[in-house]
Amino acid sequence: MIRLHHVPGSRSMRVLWLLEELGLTAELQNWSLVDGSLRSPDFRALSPAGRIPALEVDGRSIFESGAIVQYLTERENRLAPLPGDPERIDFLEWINFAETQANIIQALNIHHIFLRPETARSVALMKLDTKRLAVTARALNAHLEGKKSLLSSGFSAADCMMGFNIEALFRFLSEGDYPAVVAYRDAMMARPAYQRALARGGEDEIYTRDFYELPDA
Ligand SMILES: N[C@@H](CCC(=O)N[C@@H](CS)C(=O)NCC(=O)O)C(=O)O
Repeated sequence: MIRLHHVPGSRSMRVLWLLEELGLTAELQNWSLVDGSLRSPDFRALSPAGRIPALEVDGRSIFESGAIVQYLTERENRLAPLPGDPERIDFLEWINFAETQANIIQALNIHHIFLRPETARSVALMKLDTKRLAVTARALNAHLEGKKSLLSSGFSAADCMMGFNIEALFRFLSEGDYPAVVAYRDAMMARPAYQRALARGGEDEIYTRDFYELPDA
């Protein structure tokens, strides 16, 4: 039995998408980011920092999406270059890059969506994080020019690590500035496994707007 602890629209999409790509069947247990349940002892026994995702598999619980993605590819011996393969370093770089970018998205989510009252927000920090996100998007765009996937050898689990980022990036950045990322996002989202994951995982619970403008200072 494999059980994924999940919030629709969150980083658990990375794992849900990879499970679909690997043809692994998992039970889903849904949680909420806002009702305090992620701080409960039951959930903290699965993920000590109280973060989504956690995956119950092979008699234990694994936390951290990057660790889960890496573990599943090694367990199945698919969708990742093995140690010793010249692309192994690229694979490790991109799965960790995805998390660097996701952390900035998360900071912007907190400012734009979760932090209330609005007067508690720092517009200076929102501007800074938008610029920091743009740096990562420019790097990603440059890397993806002329490519269909992060690794030159083709689709891999590193692409699944982008599974939360590609839906969230353009809530804060203009699509027109990053054409290679937009083409990549559209191609990834058109994959049958991505669509199955989306259908199973449920509607995004984080965003209520297509785009979040920076407030005036
Ligand atoms: N590095 C962790 C980050 C996990 C994370 O922050 N997940 C978010 C959802 S996308 C979460 O659980 N947020 C709840 C909180 O910050 O309290 C991972 O990749 O699994």
